[in-house]
Amino acid sequence: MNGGMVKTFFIFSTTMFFLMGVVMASEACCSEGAKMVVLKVEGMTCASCNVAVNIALRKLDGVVEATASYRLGRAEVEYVPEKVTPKQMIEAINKLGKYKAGIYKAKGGHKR
Ligand SMILES: [Cu+2]
Repeated sequence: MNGGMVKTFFIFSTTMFFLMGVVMASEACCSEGAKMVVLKVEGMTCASCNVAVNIALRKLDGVVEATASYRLGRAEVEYVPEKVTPKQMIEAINKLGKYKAGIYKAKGGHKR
């Protein structure tokens, strides 16, 4: 490669890196029209509890992503407010029988 090509390649890769960073940052929270809620989940004791709670949440129409943590006793849920409510998520978790869910706090999104 000559100097010009190296320079072009450097600028190109720097630009790509920057664009990837922008895309990743915008994915942190949330997708178009989605909001984030953190649920308090009592009774989770291991990794399979995380999985059970995640599955129950993802089954709900409108839940984009669910991440439960038994260590924190919480589940972070990205959801579409027009389709599903935190109350329905709490019911879905409680229906599993082993856990007790509640609102931890609302996060992100805009105040109305
Ligand atoms: Cu478990």
